[in-house]
Amino acid sequence: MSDKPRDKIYASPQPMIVDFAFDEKVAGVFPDMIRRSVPGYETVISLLGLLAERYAKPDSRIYDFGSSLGAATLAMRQRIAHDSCRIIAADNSTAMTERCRQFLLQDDSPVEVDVICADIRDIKVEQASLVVLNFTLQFIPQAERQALLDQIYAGLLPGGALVLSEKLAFDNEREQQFQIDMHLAFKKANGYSELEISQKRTALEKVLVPDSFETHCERLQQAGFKEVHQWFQCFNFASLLAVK
Ligand code: GEK
Repeated sequence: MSDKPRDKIYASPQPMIVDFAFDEKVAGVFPDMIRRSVPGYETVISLLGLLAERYAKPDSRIYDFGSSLGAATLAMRQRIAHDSCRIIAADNSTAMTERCRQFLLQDDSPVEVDVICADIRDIKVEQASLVVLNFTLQFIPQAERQALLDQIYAGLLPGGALVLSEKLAFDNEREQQFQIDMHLAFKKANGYSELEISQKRTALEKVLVPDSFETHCERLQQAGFKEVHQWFQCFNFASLLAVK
């Protein structure tokens, strides 16, 4: 059993389902919510530490875009060997960034972290050896995704990497149905009721818009990335590594 506050946001019937937002209520239960909703989330977080160990270069910056409570930042910070690195953890939810700062105070790794409350589309990426978009691009309007990737590419050092973790959509109807069914089974096995699942699905409908693996690869290539590898997948959630 986890000691984290349990997500019951959609447990009772809601007269009107409003679009999902990363507000106080969500930030308060976020570790439980994401662990029970995103298959493989905890594995991805801990393996991000290993990717950071490999890609973080001395005197460079590491960006954690859509950092929420800082889980990816913490995993990376604990494994980066160079004190001269700086992590920029950015999220446009004040509820998230305020809590993130508190969590980071409990960690004494020497790598400095700037927690910024801002829209990641407005942040200039500079001197970056690693940029992480861990389940964040899916919340950016589709028409603006290419521009964000272009500007990340421009700010990466040669040999620098982008980790892009996303919920995927599948063009093949049978595969799409299989992955959706398994994701549903995952949420049920983690204690979410049919009502919670369906109310949350409605709330997320216009907010989280997944793309296919092929679309992600095309965008990354268009941005200029020479090498793109898929390093993780668990049902309809995957993570790609793109190297400049
Ligand atoms: C983790 N990476 O724990 N600018 C800044 N932040 C944004 C924007 C934006 N335009 N849009 C959404 N966000 C985290 C998990 S959660 C994924 C990422 C999820 C932020 C939003 O406020 C939220 O904190 C985060 O992106 C997405 O590894 O909840 O499925």
